[in-house]
Amino acid sequence: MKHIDAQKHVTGRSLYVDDVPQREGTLHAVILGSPEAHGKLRAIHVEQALQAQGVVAILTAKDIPGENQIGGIFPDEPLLADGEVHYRAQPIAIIVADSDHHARLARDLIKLDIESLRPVTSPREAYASGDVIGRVRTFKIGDPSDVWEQCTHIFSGQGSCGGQEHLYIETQGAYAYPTETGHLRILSSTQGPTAVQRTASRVLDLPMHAIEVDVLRLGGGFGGKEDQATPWAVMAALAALKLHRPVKLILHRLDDMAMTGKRHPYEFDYKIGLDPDLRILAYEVFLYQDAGASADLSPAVLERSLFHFTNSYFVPNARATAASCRTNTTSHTAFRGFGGPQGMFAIETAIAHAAEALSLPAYRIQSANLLREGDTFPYGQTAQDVRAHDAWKALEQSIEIDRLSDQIEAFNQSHPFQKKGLALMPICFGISFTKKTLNQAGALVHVYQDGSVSISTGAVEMGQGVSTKMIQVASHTLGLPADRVRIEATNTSRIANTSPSAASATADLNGKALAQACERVYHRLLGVAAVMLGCDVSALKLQHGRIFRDGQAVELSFDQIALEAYNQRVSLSEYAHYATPGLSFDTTLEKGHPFAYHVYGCAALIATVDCLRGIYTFDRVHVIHDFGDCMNRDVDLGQAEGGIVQGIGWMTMEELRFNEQGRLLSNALSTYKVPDIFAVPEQLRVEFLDHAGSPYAIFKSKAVGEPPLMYGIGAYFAIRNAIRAFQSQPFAFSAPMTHEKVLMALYPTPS
Ligand code: LUZ
Ligand code: MOS
Repeated sequence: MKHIDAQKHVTGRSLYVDDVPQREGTLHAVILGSPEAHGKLRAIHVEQALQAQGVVAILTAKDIPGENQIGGIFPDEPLLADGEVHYRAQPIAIIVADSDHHARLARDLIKLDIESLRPVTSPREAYASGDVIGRVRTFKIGDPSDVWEQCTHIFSGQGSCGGQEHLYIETQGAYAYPTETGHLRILSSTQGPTAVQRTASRVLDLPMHAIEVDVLRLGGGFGGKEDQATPWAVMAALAALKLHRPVKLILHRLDDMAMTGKRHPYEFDYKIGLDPDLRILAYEVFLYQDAGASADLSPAVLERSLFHFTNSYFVPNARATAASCRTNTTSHTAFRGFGGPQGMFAIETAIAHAAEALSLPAYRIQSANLLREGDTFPYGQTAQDVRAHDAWKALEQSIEIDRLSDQIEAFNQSHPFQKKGLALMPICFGISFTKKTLNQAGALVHVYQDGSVSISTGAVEMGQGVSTKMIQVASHTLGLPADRVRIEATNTSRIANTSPSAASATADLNGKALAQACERVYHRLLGVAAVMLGCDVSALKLQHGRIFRDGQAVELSFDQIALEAYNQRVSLSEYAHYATPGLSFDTTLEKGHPFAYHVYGCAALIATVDCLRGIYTFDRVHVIHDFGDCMNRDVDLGQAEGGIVQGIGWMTMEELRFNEQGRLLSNALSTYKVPDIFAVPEQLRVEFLDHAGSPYAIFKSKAVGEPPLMYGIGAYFAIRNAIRAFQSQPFAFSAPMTHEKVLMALYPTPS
């Protein structure tokens, strides 16, 4: 089945929040952000701005009827700054006017009285001064301290990986309007409709049922709208409630880039010990997460870094300690992979360090340590249905690794100023929200009298194709053609208490609930048909909208059965709820069974570096990926390819930079480079590692949203290997590997 939005997307007919026809009297809101990264907010002078053309109101913290608090995990984040500012561009005031243009002009007329304080922008500095969010946590298996003496080779060092701008094509935005009862309806571009509803309820002092959140689709999310779509929706709602008018708030790109959090930058200290056979006997890492100004989802992201700190390797003695460090930058947040990529980059760095020091390819170490069936993860779960070796072997064969290495070697010998580098990147990613509560979903099915069907779930369509998969689930379960099933917008009044569409688990959780609801309706309809045909239910089956009796088509359609069920007063609707079974985690012991299953795979990446200019291209990326028993190859391939390119971007050209005053320097698309079509590897091949899949995955088709991003980590090491073919002096393990950094590494200044 094709992505149901494909045609609408490419012909420009898909609707986003800003495209919804405006209601009469709609006002426009613009946000004033702090010009300082850290300071005391003494006064806000709005008098002049209030006189400006078209301005209706200017709202600040004192206009909030409920709690001025939007923190999800910790209550440490005001909606609007009150008394202090903690990062540059932190929202201070909402300017509401008759047009976006007028609101923006008025914004410049507001005068702020801020006493500057020194900002902290280094996570290590924040850690040293004890500015840590939540607990410093340690995950551990065996004890590295006991075995360092047994290691033949020991290497240690430091590394870092940068943040990443989400760059969803649709910027953050919402449209809120009051209803006749004084309640609110909010159209929001959010991955978490319930988060918007719950936070609006808290800030506006209204019960949750007074707030309806509706989400048609998102023009991309990537984690950036899991938590951070909420403030804009709540600000629009606050203005709508105060002014009794519809209020639209759409961030311009530059405001979005300045105000919203990004992927967390990390720094780390590592130590790795190997035996003569290249087995990793011990690995230790300390992760410093740059959380930005408030907690947001940082503690959960930190936890996932710990869950993935040994990637797809079995290490008998491993210890990871991680701290979420508070700095004066935007509050960093969920981003595809959710801390996993940073944890994996650290161990890949340690392995690369060992390989470089021992003058052997890193893939020898990688392949000697891959997870096997029955191995234990540092968090206590037993690895089951492990695909690490299958994927690795399939890839080695597919790329003919020995021949390929020889070819690269020969190329490098004969090209003094062009060098190629190869890196392999295995992945292992746990599927489930690490917060157990979130692993639940609901679905609602209505069959109408004419046999057409409407489905609703908590899943948010953000381009990833989940709506397409939901229609597949309903049409398959009900035995109907897909065009008889319509999927509704995600809405908190239809489906309540939704988890955000995140953690790669959306199709699994919502699909399982939906399949259950459809099965119940299906069985009731078969019961009606059995009476109509005077036979036993067990002889009947619905397929493609027709009924089959003992495998033979009968002159009775789904539509006729639906009408008959209605006439007989049999319910044609169902709601079902699904909760992933078997999950547990003890945060005291840091042990348990947090994931329903794992996704595996392996990538080979080949880069060519131009050693005069420092620029590089990717010749080839070849991936063997564990899709399970894939239910939609087009959709899943789209996710894999997009994820890989996004991962390569993070590791290579996307350089997020704040200066020491906490000012975002990479604040526009002229200074923050993302992969375009020319940066995509010339050959990008994704092969399916076909197998039975997981019973916890929808139709055994494994989760695909996040795992492929981590193949991109190999891009850093492929370029690094090419540089090392030109010059062999060690250089810092610091991602992203921008062209500038490559040039510096190619020509190190003599020490
Ligand atoms: N979001 C979340 C996530 O709230 N919990 C998670 O475990 C998670 N994992 C990946 C991506 N988003
Ligand atoms: Mo996410 S990083 O919103 O799955």
